Amino acid sequence: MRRSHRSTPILALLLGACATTPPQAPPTQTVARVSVQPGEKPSKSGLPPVDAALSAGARQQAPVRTGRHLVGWSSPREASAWKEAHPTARVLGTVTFRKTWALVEGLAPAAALLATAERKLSLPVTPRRIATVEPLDSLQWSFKPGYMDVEGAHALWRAQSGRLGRPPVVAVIDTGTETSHPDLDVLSNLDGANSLVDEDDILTTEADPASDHGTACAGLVGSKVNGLGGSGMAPGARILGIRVTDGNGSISDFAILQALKLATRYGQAGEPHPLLADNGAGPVRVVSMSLGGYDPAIIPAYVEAFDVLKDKGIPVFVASGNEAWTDKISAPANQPGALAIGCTMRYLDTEWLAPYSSAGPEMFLTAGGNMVYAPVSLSVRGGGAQWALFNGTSSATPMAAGLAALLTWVLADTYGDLPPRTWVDRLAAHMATTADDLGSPRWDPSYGYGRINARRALETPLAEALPERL
Ligand SMILES: [Ca+2]
Ligand SMILES: [Ca+2]
Repeated sequence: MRRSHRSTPILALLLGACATTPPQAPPTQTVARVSVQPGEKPSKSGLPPVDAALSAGARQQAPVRTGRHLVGWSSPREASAWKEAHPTARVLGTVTFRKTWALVEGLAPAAALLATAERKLSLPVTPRRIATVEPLDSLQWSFKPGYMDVEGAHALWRAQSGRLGRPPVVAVIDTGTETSHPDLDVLSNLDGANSLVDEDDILTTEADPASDHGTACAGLVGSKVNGLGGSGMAPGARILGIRVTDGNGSISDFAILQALKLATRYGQAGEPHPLLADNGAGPVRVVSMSLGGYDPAIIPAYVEAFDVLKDKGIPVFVASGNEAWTDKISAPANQPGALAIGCTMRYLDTEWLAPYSSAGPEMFLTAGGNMVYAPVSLSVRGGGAQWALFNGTSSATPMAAGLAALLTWVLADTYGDLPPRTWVDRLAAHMATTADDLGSPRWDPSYGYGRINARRALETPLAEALPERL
């Protein structure tokens, strides 16, 4: 994994991509190594306004630098007053989730101390081990019965294929997605990093340079059953790639928020965006984000963004992180409203939490993402290479998102009329209820509610509520 050499790496792609070495032996007491301190879990309600949170020093653990900052305004009047009070600040762009979040630069140093620090981070890593053998599903350990049983789920899916509607659309917020890979159905790539647009501006739909990381994530969601390579969790799911890396391969919170805004716009039911409608696609139904970094604070902009997506019936899956933390997970996976996904591995025919997979009180589920095959970008590689080994919570996250897409697809007939927020709650409850419990009994901070079980999820009536944690 290539890492940033910056002193404060806040956001990074959670790759661990494509290890060329065998997996490490798991710790002998994977669960016991986790300790959760009382009071560490952020409150899910009563969120303070961003300024109050910042003033209260909620971000003191992240070194503050001058540069670009994210600030929130509740009204045009507040925005005007803020601009008047900060005459040196220049607004680079805004994104609105109920309140307006502005990316600004040129804050006076004193004001900068109260603002969020700029977050830029590391570059994508390229997979190295190439596989041209097909079909690759036989090599996907976690697709087997006894693990996620994706094979069983696909058998059920195939049996119902005659009655299913159009494939679901999944937004993959990442490094961009290869549009010409034969195993993928990519509607487009959007630019989440550079399109600093106001809410009402026209969205950019220009294709952006794709990369292996985004392509691999997209592939684990929706690679087709086509006799080539392998299959994703929801074969044939349509991919809306939203690139959040800028020209330097860096990611900022603002870019991610912008990407979430785009996913919201493209998730509008009833009046689908022309890009989707013209391609016979429905609205975005699921969001997958294999990225994150350290930030223990509640970030209201993310909370709002996830909540607005929930209003559209769109669950957001976010990687827990590859830092091997035992008492905290990455941001924004740790934010209220995110569904945090960790990664399991197989070692000596036993399934364990991957040693790098961060654990903490916000964990939701895990997926068998260690050492699995995923498509890679032909344009990056110059052609020929189609699939490679992929690793990390980066690969686990699109597997969980892909299962959500498969459930959305298969269950649409029965549950399509549920109110959007109810759908998200019940889908999450269903994935948790049908998961295989691993580690200590019931929910635990390493595995969350367990490791997803695709077959059980498909053959079980939709759950009503999340299982009790304890
Ligand atoms: Ca395939
Ligand atoms: Ca457990």
